[in-house]
Amino acid sequence: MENKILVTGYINPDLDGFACIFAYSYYFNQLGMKAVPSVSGRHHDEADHVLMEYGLNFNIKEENPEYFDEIILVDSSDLDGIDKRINPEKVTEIVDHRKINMSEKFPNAKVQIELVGAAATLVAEKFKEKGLSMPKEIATLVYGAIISNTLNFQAKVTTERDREIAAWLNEENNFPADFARKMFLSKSDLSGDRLIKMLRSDFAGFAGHNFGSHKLGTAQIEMIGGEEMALARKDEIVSELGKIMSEQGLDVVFLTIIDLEADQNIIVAPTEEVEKILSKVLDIHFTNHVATRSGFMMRKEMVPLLKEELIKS
Ligand SMILES: [Mn+2]
Repeated sequence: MENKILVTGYINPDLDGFACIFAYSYYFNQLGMKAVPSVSGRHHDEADHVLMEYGLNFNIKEENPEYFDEIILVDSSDLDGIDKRINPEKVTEIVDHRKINMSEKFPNAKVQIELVGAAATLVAEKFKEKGLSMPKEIATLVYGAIISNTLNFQAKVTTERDREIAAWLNEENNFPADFARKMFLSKSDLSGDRLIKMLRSDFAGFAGHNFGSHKLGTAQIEMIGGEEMALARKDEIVSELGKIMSEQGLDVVFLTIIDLEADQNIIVAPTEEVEKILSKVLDIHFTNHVATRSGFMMRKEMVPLLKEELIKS
């Protein structure tokens, strides 16, 4: 009997993982191999936005990896975060774009890790190389994944390869000019308890690391209209950050919002001590817990700067 290949990624995949799962399994099927897409857990809201906005239909199912002899991991390369039923020895291929990875834990895998903006770029390049065309439904997911992961080509992680693939897909499909804006707007509705949920779901604590005598943790939100939101809901944010600080035993905690249209960061700090540290490192000025800084700065760029300062103090 013919072997079936399972194509999957992290549990609760973001749009990039989601796009890779469907694109890469379609690719193998086109080449005459039997590949089955599997989405573990609940994909991110952003994927739902693209599905609904563009009327896309995918059979979204979670398969049991124990029934497959060959497993391909996309947008993932780590034992943490994938289905615990995946036997690492069965993983035959990994396609990912993370510098920090665990690919050595998969002894039989052909590993492709390249630091492009989106893993979906790596998968789409395979279609281009083989001269395979991508159906519009899949192209829309892949295009969305690239826009999302590169913040519409503005994030530092963006490479020429991401731009080229997006342009190639756009040539064939003529995506609407407001594709990115609509996607970002869909992330910007933080009304009611959505704000706190978002802040908590994306919180990255570094309690396992010692930055001098300090313990750091940050939340990052990408949205449109960040400054208005931060000013209107500052008290809630400050109190939630305070709660997280004591829950996780951290002392330097803040929220950074990347405003995708105003081209600035908005930073909310819960205590005067945190304000002092951030003012110094990021050269910003706080008024009532809130500061702005022009230009984009991702959390992964801020953390090393903070670390450097904190180990001195
Ligand atoms: Mn990714």
